[in-house]
Amino acid sequence: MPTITIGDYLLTRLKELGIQHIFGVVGDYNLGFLDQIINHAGLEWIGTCNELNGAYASDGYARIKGAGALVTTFGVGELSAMNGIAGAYAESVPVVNIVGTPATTTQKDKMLVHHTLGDGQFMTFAEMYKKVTQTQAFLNAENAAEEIDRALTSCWLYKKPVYIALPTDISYVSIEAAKKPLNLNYPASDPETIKKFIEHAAQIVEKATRPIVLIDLEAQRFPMQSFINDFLQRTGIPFAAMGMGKAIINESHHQFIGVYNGFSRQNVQKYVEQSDCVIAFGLLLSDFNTGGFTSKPNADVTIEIHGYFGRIQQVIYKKISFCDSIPALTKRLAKYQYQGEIVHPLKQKANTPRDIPIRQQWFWQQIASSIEKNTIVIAETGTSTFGTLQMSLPDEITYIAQMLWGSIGYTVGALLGVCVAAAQRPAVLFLGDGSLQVAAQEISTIIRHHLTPTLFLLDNAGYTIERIIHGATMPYQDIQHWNYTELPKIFGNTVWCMRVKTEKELVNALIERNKNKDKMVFITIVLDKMDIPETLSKLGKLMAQRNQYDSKQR
Ligand SMILES: Cc1ncc(C[n+]2csc(CCOP(=O)(O)OP(=O)(O)O)c2C)c(N)n1
Ligand SMILES: [Mg+2]
Repeated sequence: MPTITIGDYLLTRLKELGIQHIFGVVGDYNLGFLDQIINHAGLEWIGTCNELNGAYASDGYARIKGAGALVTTFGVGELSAMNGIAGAYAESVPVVNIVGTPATTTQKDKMLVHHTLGDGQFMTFAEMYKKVTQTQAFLNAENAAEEIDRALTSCWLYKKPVYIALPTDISYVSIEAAKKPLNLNYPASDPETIKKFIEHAAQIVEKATRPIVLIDLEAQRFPMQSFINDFLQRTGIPFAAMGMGKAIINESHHQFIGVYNGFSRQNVQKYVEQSDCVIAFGLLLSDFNTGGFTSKPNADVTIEIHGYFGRIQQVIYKKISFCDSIPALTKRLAKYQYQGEIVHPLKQKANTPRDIPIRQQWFWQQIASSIEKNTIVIAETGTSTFGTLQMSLPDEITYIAQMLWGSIGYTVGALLGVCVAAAQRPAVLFLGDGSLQVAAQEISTIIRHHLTPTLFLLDNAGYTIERIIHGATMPYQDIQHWNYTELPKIFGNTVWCMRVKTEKELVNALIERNKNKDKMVFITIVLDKMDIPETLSKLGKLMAQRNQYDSKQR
């Protein structure tokens, strides 16, 4: 009977999820396991400056590779990571969160050891993680193989983070090696339910005169793209993308009409809201994703297809998998063909640059034309998210914005993760000065691994998006102005930095950037502190109303 250590068993299974890199921070409760990572063929350790950034990096990595992994130490490490893991939970990102815990004997004897609250309790932090992970596994010599398989399968199928506690004295215990690979097949659909669902859906589509397809977040998390492409091709129905579904299907597609939220171009908004049949893939009607609840697809005519369920006119069809439901609907509509007109979004063009200060409206239009095919575009919470939503993007883009969880600083860690996951793809990050100040250290790890993304830093003297919502000139919106152009250089030499104030300077910087493609590029854009992209002006007012700071609004 072939045997394997528990640590190596876990690592072998992680590789089955497509994981080749593991992020995290060292601690004495995980050192033994880290040795196993270093010695395990086909896996690389990527140490991060702190656990929060490590969690963000494993989230970014998972969005590209399909799964990610993080290793932290008990208590201090795992709690630092919690914001990042909660974000992965909210946004359905499969991250395996492995925590090195004190030895089983230490726990059994309730010893007063470091990184505890000094109360002899060892489950406190795992209890906290129950709310932000799909499942938790506590490994011991007897249950390790079964529990590892259960947790990793759950992570993969539900597209949510899972928690694995690995005591120090367990990593090197030998167990029987796995006889077969993990079963990662998506669950089979209930045949009766899927039949009813498809019939119900097809009847609505066939009667409709103005059908529209909406693409959203889950269409990326569950690999729906090729099924959706077949559906679009077969039916000819036009489609719009929600913010979190941006660029999942190429924006050059001849059936694409634009990004839909309440602030989108009038024709997109009208088309969706007057539609008599909305076929929505992976819909998530959250506040930012709907432009402050201004997107209002008509629920009475909406057919929702999610990972494992469908919904039509508020009837929920459980136990139907996307990989069955989308092809079945495509097949059922074999004779259907959309005949109506399709209004394409306007193509944005680069303008002739002038010798005047850069404004956001000009910036987003200009910069869109510099983005190459196949780029990973990341936008930080703040004005950057709303600016990027206005951009038309070329084909084969992965667009990442944490629009539901919205934790500032996320994108610096996520950038590390995506660059490690796909070093051969161009990566571009747009982030604000306030957000950079949360997570700037991780630029160091990007430089350390010779990764070559481009960062556009929006230097607008503080928290502009918050100024738009409330207290525009209040001191809490200001931040210390750093020397951003010099900052990355303290982490290493292989970075090219530039600061631009005018349109002409930016265009020149973009030309210069092309000569420095072997380095990380860091371009600081100086902007006015009250300048915002068009999409944001209406949203700020809506947010202020919803928060009801002002008693008169109640
Ligand atoms: C961890 C965390 N803390 C606080 C906030 C609240 N918040 C949302 S946006 C924002 C300001 C972002 O400022 P900046 O990155 O400079 O972007 P700008 O809007 O100026 O472009 C803050 C503080 C948050 N979303 N996440
Ligand atoms: Mg700012």
